[in-house]
Amino acid sequence: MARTDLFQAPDYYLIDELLTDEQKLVRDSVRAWVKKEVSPIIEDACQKAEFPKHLIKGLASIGAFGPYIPTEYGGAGLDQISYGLIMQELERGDSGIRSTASVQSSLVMYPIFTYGSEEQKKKYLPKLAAGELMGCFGLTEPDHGSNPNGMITNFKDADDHVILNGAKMWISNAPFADIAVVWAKNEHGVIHGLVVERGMAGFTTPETHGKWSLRASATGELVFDNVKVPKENIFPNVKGLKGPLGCLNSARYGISWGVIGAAMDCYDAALRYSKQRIQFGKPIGAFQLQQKKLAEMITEITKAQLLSWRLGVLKNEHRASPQQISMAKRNNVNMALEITRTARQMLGGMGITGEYPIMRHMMNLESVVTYEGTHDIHLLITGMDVTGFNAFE
Ligand code: TGC
Ligand code: FAD
Repeated sequence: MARTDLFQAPDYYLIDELLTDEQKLVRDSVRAWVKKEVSPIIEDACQKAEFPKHLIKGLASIGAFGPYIPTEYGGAGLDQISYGLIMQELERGDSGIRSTASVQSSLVMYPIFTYGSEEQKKKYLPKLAAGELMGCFGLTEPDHGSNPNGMITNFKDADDHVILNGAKMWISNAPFADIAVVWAKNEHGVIHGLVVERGMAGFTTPETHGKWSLRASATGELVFDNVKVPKENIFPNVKGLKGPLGCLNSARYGISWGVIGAAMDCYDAALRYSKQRIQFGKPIGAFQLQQKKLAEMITEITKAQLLSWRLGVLKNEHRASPQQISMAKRNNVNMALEITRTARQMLGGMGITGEYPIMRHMMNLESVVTYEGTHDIHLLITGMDVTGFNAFE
């Protein structure tokens, strides 16, 4: 069901004035692309639970794959606030579309750029930026989600290659990805990252079906049955859990921006509806109870915008700590989820239909609040930072 996209972005604190001309240009061009390419097809894709693969080329053309990767490797060479704004606009369209771009940028291109050899960078990055290759990121396992350090996926040395065994679960983009950045333990129990390519014997990617959330994003497993991976595919420049967690810093930062987009879309739809829907002889927006909801929504959106903008400034200066990123991811996802739930109620029965984007955003955010570290895990990271006591031990 195609719907008319009437979105108008709220900017209550004139945050536009904090952005550079380049950042605004990037934001506006992605906003226009989402309106033209995503809004008309997204409801249908979600209802059918299909990832709209035809968007890949367009995502590449707007610079959504590796926005902050240097241009010499095919990236857009943009700053971190531009990256955040791209995520915001994509998630305004749908969290699943933002997920695809997040994974490609922060979880596939970032580790290759940061931990990879020059050969690995040259081989993969330009094609990933162009959308000619799509990637996925395998950290979570069936028995190890919040605690990835317990992973059992492993590889053993065999001359010029290694033999990889194990399984990853809940992997975004897995069903169609050409390459997978996989985290596995060597014989000494040390975690390393390696690039596994589709077509390697013993490597399969079964799709996960039956999701009520992120239905326009493809999710699957990565199964490794004695996969022969050349040693040249192992990242030379990182070992230990800090490798995958370093990638998560980048993705979680992007999510803190992305979910603002979903929240803005729901606020905008509820505000417009509140002015048009008449009950008891007046627009529902004239009732104090509905005004309270809208006033609290715009307050929370504004606070989240400022949090992510400031985090972006710190990130540009290489001063953003993982703990600050956890705070923004947790706060903003929760903020967005609460707004979708409230906005859905404001639309009454219409709120459950695909004529409005609200219920779709609400269901998507149930995944976003869980992946990249759950709501509770991020709280414990903040708790550890302020008290000095480690609740995970
Ligand atoms: P811990 O002992 O605290 O740390 C081990 C080593 O890692 C370092 N470290 C970090 N480094 C970089 N960035 C971070 N955020 C880091 N956090 C920790 C740490 O300094 C240490 O380094 P070293 O040199 O001493 O070895 O580790 P722990 O085992 O106690 O675990 C801590 C915990 C629970 C916070 C961590 O495991 C965690 O964050 N768990 C959540 C797992 C998670 O977020 N999984 C996400 C999977 S990917 C995904 O969901 C993609 S969805 C994509 C999409 O569709 O958009
Ligand atoms: P668990 O770790 O089993 O947690 C269950 C509950 O226990 C949670 O509420 C959690 O907060 C709580 N809990 C756990 N430990 C503690 C503790 N110490 N104290 C208090 N409470 C605790 N992973 C990837 O590697 N790559 C991907 O691309 C990817 N994409 C995903 C896409 C989707 C749609 C989804 C749903 C997940 C994806 N994930 C991906 C996996 C995701 O990161 C995990 O689901 C997440 O980290 C939580 O792990 P879990 O589901 O095993 O939950």
